[in-house]
Amino acid sequence: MPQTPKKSTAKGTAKREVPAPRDRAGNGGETHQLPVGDEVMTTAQGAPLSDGQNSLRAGDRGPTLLEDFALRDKIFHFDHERIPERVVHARGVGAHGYLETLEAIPELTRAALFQEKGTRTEAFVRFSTVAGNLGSADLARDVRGFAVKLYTSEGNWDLVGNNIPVFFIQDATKFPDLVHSVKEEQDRGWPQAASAHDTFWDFISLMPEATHMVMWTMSDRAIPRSLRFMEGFGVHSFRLVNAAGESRFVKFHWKPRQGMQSVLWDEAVKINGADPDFHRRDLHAAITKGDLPQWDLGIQVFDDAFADQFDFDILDPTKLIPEEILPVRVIARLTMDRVVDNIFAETEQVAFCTQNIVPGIDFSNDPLLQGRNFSYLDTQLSRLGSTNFTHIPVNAPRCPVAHFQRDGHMQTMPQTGRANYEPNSFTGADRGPRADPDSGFVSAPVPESGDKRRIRAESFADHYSQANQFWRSQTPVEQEHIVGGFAFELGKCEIEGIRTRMLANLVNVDPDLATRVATKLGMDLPEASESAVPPRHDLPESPALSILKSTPQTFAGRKIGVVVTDGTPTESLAGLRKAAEAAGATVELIGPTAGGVQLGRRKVPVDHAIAGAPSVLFDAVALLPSADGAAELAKRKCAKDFVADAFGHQKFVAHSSDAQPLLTAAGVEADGGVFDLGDRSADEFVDACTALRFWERDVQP
Ligand code: HDE
Repeated sequence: MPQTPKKSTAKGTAKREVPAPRDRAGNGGETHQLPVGDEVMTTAQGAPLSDGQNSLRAGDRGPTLLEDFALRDKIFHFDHERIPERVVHARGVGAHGYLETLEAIPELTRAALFQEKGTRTEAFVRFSTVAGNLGSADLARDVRGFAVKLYTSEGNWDLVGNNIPVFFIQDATKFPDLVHSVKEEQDRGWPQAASAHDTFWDFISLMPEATHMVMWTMSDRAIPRSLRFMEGFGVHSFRLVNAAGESRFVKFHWKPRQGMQSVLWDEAVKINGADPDFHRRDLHAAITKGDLPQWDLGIQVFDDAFADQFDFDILDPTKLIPEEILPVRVIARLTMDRVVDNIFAETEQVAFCTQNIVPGIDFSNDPLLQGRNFSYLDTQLSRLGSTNFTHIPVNAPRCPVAHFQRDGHMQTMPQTGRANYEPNSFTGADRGPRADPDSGFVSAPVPESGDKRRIRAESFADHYSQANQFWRSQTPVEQEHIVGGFAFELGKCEIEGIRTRMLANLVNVDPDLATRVATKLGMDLPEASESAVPPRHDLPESPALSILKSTPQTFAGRKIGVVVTDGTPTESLAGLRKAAEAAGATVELIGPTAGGVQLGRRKVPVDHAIAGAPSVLFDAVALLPSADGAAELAKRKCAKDFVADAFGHQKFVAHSSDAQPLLTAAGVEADGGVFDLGDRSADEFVDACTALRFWERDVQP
């Protein structure tokens, strides 16, 4: 017989915020909760359930009966909960938002969303890593996907881009090879979410066209501090088409209004352990607290005559057009303002398709884009299981949809009327829709001719000049990181010939780069590999390619980790908080334990216990322990690591005089990036933090 549950004897527990459910214990002591209000649990068919804990059996200890439809209904659904994860870009995080048009451009495109300043277009954005599986860690060294679905009044426009403006390969047919090479090796199942292994570098070293892109992936671009702090690119040349049918080429850019910022490789490795969800947590936190991430949508528009001035081909996705030669014109602003309600329904089921374009936008002949236009629609069928994936709310256009497509798995639109074909002679509701030559999509009338051949155009042959331009455009700090990236990754290759072949390609990029990587690997520098055309090392530097040269100086949206203990002076903490808030930054408190700290007569909750919150999770740190607290922390490895790492990762560090024993225990010798709050104000410290790191600190990794 059901019994009344025993009353809890716990005293002084925290106030209950959630109303107590009506609980009762079942025959075997199991918890039965009764509905609060009218939310009665049902089967998927809507039949109300009387018992959510027990299956139907013959006798108390007897077999379960096959007629238990409630059990079958539940287990059936559970057995099929998983759908195939994306073959690439499996791990992602998405959010809703909108694009606001800042400048009307009817002279360039007839696309409805760009006809009037102020037009708001609903958007869904999904960021992702490429190589790792769904459960991999966020801080893998990898390209980040930057996919935007715009629900325009003329259909969905999907701009499925990356955070790097070029790609590894020039022809779609090489994509399966590229992806196979980077994923876990097929005979062993590792590494997970890492390009640092033989098969990837084997492939890359045999594909000189990938050299430019690996310069980017070995750079700080591949380890962003936050998804909010990275650029996005449409990569390919597309076309804009105006109402008169005139078309021009266009490249799309997303510029983060938060600025750009990356982590150090040593931080990335440690963040992956401390918080594998670092990026998704960061995005969720920013949006839910109203610090809405924004990107400017910019365009580089050009015609054939402009394209002809370059040695490279603007159809080649391994090349970019430097912004210094063709400035990016901002036309709209993307704001992400709402997190998803359900990861599976939205982030997992969102189906981006490069071929989703709208009147006024068109493709170019970039062979990679042409291949993608086939791939994305195809993949949705194996992931989502039905041609009706457009009925899923996150994929459904927000404008009217009318066609004669019928039936199929999971059809949710009860299509009415008599005719399911056209032409037909019915009228009214029975007639159905018709194509409209005036308002409908018309491809740009670009003349095409040529022999049918499998051939790579000669204009695609220069694989090293822009890689060299990228290298020379970086600051010395960034160059050192690139050298470190190559040395780490190639150092993980067990087959020496692969390292040598890659070094030989790097000689073509820049002998200095190649020499430094070879030195770090302890290898001799090989001769340059053969190159299809002589690499140019005189392309003008492009500061826009460097994060450190182009990022705005702001600390907004960043996080200071503040170490507190019992007895931390409340005025110091308040001063720091005020300065941080004025700069738009967040403060998180780190205590010796998770139970909070005693400040005066108040017990103050903390956000983290120091053992679980290494300093890699913060952009800058402040040490405000009491004298006793500092002495205690100075004995603990996690506290010493916290300080030593913050210093080693070139972060700005503020501290009270009482914190000195902790600094000493961590081996920190004060420099211009270490602020004694006895001498300098919290405002000065936070001001300095706008440089994001104290790069002058010479730290050998
Ligand atoms: Fe993708 N890519 N890709 N890709 N890609 C997919 O589509 C593919 C390429 C990119 O958040 C898949 O729905 C081919 C370039 C992003 O859901 C798949 C080729 C760029 C996302 C696919 C490329 C991208 C994908 C896997 C070479 C940057 C994640 C699941 C011809 C411009 C979208 C899916 C999301 C996803 C194929 C190359 C970006 C298999 C064949 C270049 C951001 O269809």
